[in-house]
Amino acid sequence: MPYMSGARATVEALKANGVELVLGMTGHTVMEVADELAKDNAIRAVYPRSETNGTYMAYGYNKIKNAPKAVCLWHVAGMPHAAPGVITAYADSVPMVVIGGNVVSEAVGKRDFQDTPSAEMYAPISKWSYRVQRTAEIPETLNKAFALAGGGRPRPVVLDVPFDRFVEKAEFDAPRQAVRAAPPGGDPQAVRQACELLASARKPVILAGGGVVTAQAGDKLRQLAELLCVPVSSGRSASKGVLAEDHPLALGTCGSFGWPIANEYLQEADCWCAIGCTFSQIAMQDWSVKPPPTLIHIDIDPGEIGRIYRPTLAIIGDAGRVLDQMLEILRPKAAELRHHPRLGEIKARKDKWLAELDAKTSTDAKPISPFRLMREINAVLPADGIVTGGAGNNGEFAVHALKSLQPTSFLLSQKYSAVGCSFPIALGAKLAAPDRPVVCIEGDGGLHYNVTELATAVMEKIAVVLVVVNDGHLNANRQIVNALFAGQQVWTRLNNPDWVALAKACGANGERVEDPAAIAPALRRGLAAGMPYVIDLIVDPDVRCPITGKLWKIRW
Ligand SMILES: Cc1ncc(C[n+]2csc(CCOP(=O)(O)OP(=O)(O)O)c2C)c(N)n1
Ligand SMILES: [Mg+2]
Repeated sequence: MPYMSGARATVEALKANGVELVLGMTGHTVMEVADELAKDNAIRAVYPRSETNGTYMAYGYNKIKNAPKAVCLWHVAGMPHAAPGVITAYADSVPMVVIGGNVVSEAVGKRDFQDTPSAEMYAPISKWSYRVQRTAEIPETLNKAFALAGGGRPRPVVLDVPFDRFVEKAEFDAPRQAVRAAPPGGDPQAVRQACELLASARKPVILAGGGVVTAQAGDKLRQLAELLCVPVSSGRSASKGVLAEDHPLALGTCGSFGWPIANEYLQEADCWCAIGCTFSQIAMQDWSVKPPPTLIHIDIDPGEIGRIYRPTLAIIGDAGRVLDQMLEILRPKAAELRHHPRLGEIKARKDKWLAELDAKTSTDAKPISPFRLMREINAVLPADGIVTGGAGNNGEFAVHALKSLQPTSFLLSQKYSAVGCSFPIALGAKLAAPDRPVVCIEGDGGLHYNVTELATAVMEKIAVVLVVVNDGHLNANRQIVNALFAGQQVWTRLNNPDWVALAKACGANGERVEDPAAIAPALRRGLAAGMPYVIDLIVDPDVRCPITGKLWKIRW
């Protein structure tokens, strides 16, 4: 990389770090980079209709790719608009690199035209937030950004670049990829102890979190569970399906909207082996769930140890590496460990629960019950299909009633849950995995935030099926308000447009569905459409959201 502009060096560094997609919004601070991107045409560039949606798209893309392969490039005035996507990625441990143009160096901090303290603003909600000081440091800074965003516990990194850094030319070193270390294993002594504790527990449960998905260790998790005959609960939704929910040892997801059987087992247990999990507030029912006498906590991030619950034994390490270590110790003892009587009891309780769930999802009621939607998606979508869910009732019905059979088959902003993220996350996921069918479940309130992205989806030919759960309300809030304030309604009613007509006006297609029997055929038509397809699903707003545990202790 000899003498070139900062913008050219930026594009070279993106290429050297394997970036596949740039989500960008033009503006005078990033035009140089956009121009360089267009010139060599090596990286796909997509223009979302807002930075908020574009940052969520990067979330969906990188979550599926399990690496920071999609990068955001926002003009300075768009940087504040990116905050919802960045904080969501931070909360959910999703890798992301955001590059923000800024005003020229001499105007930084002068509080004049569009001066934005991006580096400062993002410091508390990113793994690293840095204002580039010199043009010549651009490639190394980007290398560090990618190594940090994708390494260890993945999280977003924000680079704030005064635009003279892009324009200016400098002498650069040859492009170098970031140095990566192998993910760490756990302390062998502690791993041995963990195996002893888990194998000798009377009623153990494995609590598998998103860290197991990030480590791509679902299969190792299954082997450990089978070896010891220990049931597995996934945490709220980041790890939904990490052990196929139809596996005899799978208890489904736990938490305020989870399967009661998972909550019960966690409460009855004498030992939890928590792997790559953060004991999130909703998974632990506003932390009303008390940990058992023996708590083994395995996590790659030392900051997680003891943050919520004080463990009996802590192991710092990558979930996959530690699972390997445990399997190595336990496999030779397989003969004495197998055929545990626990399996019969788990099966009996799980069958009883699944029969209850089945009764709810098979309803023919009109207006349609959201439970029924989940059954139809299960019937139509293959195991590797991707479903995204929104904030509010629409997503929680999915957490509860959707059957997930593999990791990353269900994406929901599990820890931040801002309204309006589901559709752009689905678009990002589809861009990342064009061969996997993607169904987006979005609330009608959520769609009011992001419906503009139908134009992006049409322009970029992103064939996502968008199911609008049309209950006419911000229904999560309406149901809570009804319960708490004697029916008084503040800000919960929606005046929806004709979503199908709107889709068609944008160049997409779609249909309205009011009959439960029409859901599956509509989903099939949507998946075959080869273009964005909106299903306006008219549902009964009075079907209660499946709240299966405590939500906010202070209220209920
Ligand atoms: C940005 C943001 N504002 C407000 C909320 C509070 N909130 C949680 S769920 C919800 C309702 C969303 O309505 P809709 O998308 O129609 O979902 P529904 O509950 O009706 O399925 C609201 C406003 C939030 N989570 N995020
Ligand atoms: Mg709604």
